[in-house]
Amino acid sequence: MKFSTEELIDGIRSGNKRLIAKAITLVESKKAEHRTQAEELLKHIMPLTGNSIRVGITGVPGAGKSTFIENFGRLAIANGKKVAVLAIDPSSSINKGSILGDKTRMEELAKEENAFIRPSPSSGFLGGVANTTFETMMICEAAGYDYILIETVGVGQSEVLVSDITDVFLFLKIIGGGDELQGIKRGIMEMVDLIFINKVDKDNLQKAKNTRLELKRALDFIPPKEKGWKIPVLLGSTLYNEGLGEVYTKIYEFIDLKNKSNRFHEVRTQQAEKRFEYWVQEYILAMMKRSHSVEEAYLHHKKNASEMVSNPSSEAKIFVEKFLSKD
Ligand SMILES: Nc1nc2c(ncn2[C@@H]2O[C@H](COP(=O)(O)OP(=O)(O)OP(=O)(O)O)[C@@H](O)[C@H]2O)c(=O)[nH]1
Ligand SMILES: [Mg+2]
Repeated sequence: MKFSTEELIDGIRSGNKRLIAKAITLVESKKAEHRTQAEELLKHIMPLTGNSIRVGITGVPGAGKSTFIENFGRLAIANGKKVAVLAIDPSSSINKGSILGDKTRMEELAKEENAFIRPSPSSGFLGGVANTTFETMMICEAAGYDYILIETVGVGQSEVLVSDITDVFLFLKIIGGGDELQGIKRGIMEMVDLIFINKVDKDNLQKAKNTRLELKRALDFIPPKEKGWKIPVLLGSTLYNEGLGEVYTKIYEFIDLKNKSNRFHEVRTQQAEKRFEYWVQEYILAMMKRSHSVEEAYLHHKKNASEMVSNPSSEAKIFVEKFLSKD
């Protein structure tokens, strides 16, 4: 890393986008010496973090997530806020593809002085995509960004990962033909705080209303995530900037409700605990593997597990018990 920790911290504090980007590259790095510098950096900026509204945005490919972020971000900026855009993409650590920047450049938002757009990490540090993104978020918060908008890219576990690091989870839904609820996993419905039915115009307004009705019925069967919060199902168009003001208001209402019930703090505490547990495992493994014989044993048992010589959990247990005393 060309820049000293002090230079990076000063850069973050003064909102220098180039240095913010360098600091993010640092926390994304897999190298042990970079990790040490990253820890030092994060320690210093810690008091400046935690003051943003963290919003996760999910929806099937093409639902309009990036378009939403582009226009919602500009709305927030018009309201005097600073907006950072990140992506969480578990697939990128596997195939190094689907970078947010390649797909949708968010050209208008990118021109804004008060916006910062960061493509998804090309590979997560030791595989912990949510944890790396969280640290990127800390850097953005220290740089004074009020809104952190996180687009889920890729499929599968990205919703879980994003809900692990955000305060509000928004689901963008498009009106499909036929069975409206097909493809909506129950799991997602249990995680969302706000639903926005997108691409609604005159021709399909009635269909959109039917979709809303079906969604509301489905939601009746799902235990509420936050007491006293009835998940709003809004209609609009991210492309033509319709209905985004309502989303803006609802997000504030939701945060307000969570603050009043102390759930805001409680959820963030639980999230931090999860990250602690993650890092404990990462660091134990990293420290153990510093020894050559441990690294060898690790690879040996991993191979046994992958070839199903025995049950992967047994291989893990044998490996750990070889090096850590049982009492
Ligand atoms: N008609 C209409 N088209 C829209 C609307 N919002 C987005 N689109 C279009 O839908 C397409 C996909 O939008 P994106 O914002 O890239 O969708 P996405 O969810 O980010 O897609 P992925 O990143 O590929 O998952 C683009 O061609 C948009 O212009 C809308 O409200 N109405
Ligand atoms: Mg997109």
